[in-house]
Amino acid sequence: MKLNCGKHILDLNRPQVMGILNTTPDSFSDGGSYYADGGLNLDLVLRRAQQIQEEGGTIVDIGGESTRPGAAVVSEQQELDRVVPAVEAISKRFDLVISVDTSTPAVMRESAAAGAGLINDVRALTRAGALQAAAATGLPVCVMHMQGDPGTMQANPEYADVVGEVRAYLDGRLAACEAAGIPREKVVYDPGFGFGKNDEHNLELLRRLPELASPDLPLLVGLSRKSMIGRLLDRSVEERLPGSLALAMLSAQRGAHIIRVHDVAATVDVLKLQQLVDRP
Ligand code: 9MG
Repeated sequence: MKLNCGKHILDLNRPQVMGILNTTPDSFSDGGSYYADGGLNLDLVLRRAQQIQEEGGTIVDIGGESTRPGAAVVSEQQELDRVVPAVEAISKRFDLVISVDTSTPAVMRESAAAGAGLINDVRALTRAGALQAAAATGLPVCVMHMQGDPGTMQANPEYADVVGEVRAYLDGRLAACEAAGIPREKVVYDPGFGFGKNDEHNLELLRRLPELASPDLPLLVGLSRKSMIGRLLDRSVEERLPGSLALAMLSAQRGAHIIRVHDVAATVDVLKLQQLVDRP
């Protein structure tokens, strides 16, 4: 399977690693890492992009809004100011697919013009104008499942059948994309681990990940350093690398095509070994 991301074509016949770059002051793991003297520092942003590329990542996911519960609300202008200069600078210097983690139509449009190759929307293009903006860019889109909204989603998530409901939601978003002019071959599914799910829901989704896969629809998963690992293993954010690597490998074995991570080099190593064993 291939994914056409503008000037790059991603080969999804082996798992690709997406490195996280949060240009937010308050994300749960790397928030504020790219700030100096009170503002976003593009040299630090470029250093992170270089690290992702050198460590074997093929995608960088740039986000300007934290979705952790309690995070500050960002205005459209703040998000544009955090994301678009980073997209532009990385696109000029690195051979990475640039994914923009956004739900905001103006950020989709301006990022595409600045060189982005993928739109990653945790709200699955449900904001007013998002479907139309994404369609106009011609870029592929990752639609993620979330129950509720970031502020309250972890209060008491409930499902009768978590896998069936996530699948039905993603199929519905695929239909909405197609109706808006985004063809099926440009849609990526994501179950949204930790977004309105308790640990049992997350484990069930991972166990039954193949039920979310279709032969022609790529699957993206993000489990890196998430709080589920902290709870299940009693580990702080800094201590979650082994848990993140285990979950990356389990995801790849169950059919994930793109793995969104903080720790690129370690994940690339694990996935190389997984491929040598599972796809000799
Ligand atoms: C932005 N973001 C945070 N977690 C994520 C996940 O699991 N998937 C996607 N697509 N984006 C995420």
